[in-house]
Amino acid sequence: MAALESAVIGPRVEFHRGDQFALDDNVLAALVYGATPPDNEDTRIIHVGLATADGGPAVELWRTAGAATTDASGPIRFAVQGDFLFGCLEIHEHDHGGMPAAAEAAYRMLLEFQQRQPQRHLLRVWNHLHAINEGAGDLERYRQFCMGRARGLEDLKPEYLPAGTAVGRRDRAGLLQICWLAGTQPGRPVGNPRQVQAYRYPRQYGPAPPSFSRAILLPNDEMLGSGTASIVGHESRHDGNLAAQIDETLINLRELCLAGDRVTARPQRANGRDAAVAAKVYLRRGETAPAATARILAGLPGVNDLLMLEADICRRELLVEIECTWT
Ligand code: 3EB
Repeated sequence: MAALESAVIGPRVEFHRGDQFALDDNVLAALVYGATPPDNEDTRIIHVGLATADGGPAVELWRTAGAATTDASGPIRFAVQGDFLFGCLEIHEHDHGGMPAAAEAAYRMLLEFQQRQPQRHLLRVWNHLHAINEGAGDLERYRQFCMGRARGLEDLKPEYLPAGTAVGRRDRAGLLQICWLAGTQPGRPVGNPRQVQAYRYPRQYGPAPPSFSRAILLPNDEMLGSGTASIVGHESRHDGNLAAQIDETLINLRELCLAGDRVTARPQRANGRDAAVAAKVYLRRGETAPAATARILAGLPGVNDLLMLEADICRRELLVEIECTWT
């Protein structure tokens, strides 16, 4: 038993409906959707400001193996337990001269903070931006965000980039919120053979490519997937067709899972054997959730936990993005 307990136990994610949830000691972070958390809140509660697809409240809990301790450092609050840290940085864009300067400042602060922690390796990042598709061409806010992020992360080699998500909120204007999971040991990045590495996207998608890896393997072989969409190579597919975008995304997820399986030599999670998949789904239009849910449940082997959110996706033609955790 001692040997088992000393093995690195990865953080686990679980989704709950409703606004009542227990903040047990082992919770590293509680990301709240579709509801405003109460005042006098616990540091670990993060108000994301995204709605669920059905409009009700929901929470995403990240748990580890023991009791978490919490602290803060400037605009960063964080919780730590053993090998893992969950952080949240919130800044107001206007305090930093707008986008892209705010994104650059945020990522510089984040990296500087991380270098001082025992859990110094970035594993998984979520970027929650207001009005992500506002602005034309290279002035679109997502592209401006990518420019600032790339500058803020310029000291990080592409092969160390964390898995990521960048989605758009419709409220909490002006707030840039970045949440992340970090660890004492580096993750192993996994590429998707069907997709160009995001950090090598060609110029047509903006002045600086997005800084993220397609997935990260934790030391215990759990895999944290990035937000995955209907993109093949670097091109969006099935403009405006949600069902076809879901199907293309599920093929991408299967290829990503297979790529992870090859690195870990695990028994084929991608085939549904030995798979336990938690999936968080971002839909541009919440009312498409019933049909989208049925299609995802039918096409994603091993899915046992599903959270449907309403959010804007970073390319205008994309209607859905899915992020998976394979345990
Ligand atoms: C894509 O594959 C879809 O900018 O951090 C997915 C995950 C996407 C993360 C990011 C963007 C990001 O390009 C968009």
